[in-house]
Amino acid sequence: MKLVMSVVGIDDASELVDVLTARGFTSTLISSTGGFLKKGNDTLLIGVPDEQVDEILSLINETCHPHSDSEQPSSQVKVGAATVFVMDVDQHETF
Ligand code: 2BA
Repeated sequence: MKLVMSVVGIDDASELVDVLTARGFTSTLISSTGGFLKKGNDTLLIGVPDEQVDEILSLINETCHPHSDSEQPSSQVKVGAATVFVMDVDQHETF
């Protein structure tokens, strides 16, 4: 099993959760803040069998979009569509 942790823009997070849910995936949405811009973003935690990681990555890639830090037009920072970490899960329990 893997844990996919994906930092995404607030504007994309809700749609991504809906897309994942429609495909039968369970996710947890956590409000987060980028360390560089100190702006809000969202982090999704998605626990999945190893063989479904590629499908998750495709859904993230299709749903999320890059954007700019619009409050600083003179020095716009490009923010990617999603920053994704895929981690091994030793054990998963639901009580
Ligand atoms: P932030 O840390 O607020 O970073 C927003 C954007 O600012 C980044 O977009 C990048 O384009 C730029 N940036 C970040 N650190 C920088 C630096 N030291 N110097 C110059 N420019 C810098 P993304 O790379 O697409 O990252 C979007 C968000 O994903 C980040 O928001 C952060 O919340 C998360 N993230 C990205 N890389 C990460 C990592 N290695 N570990 C943990 N979180 C990460």
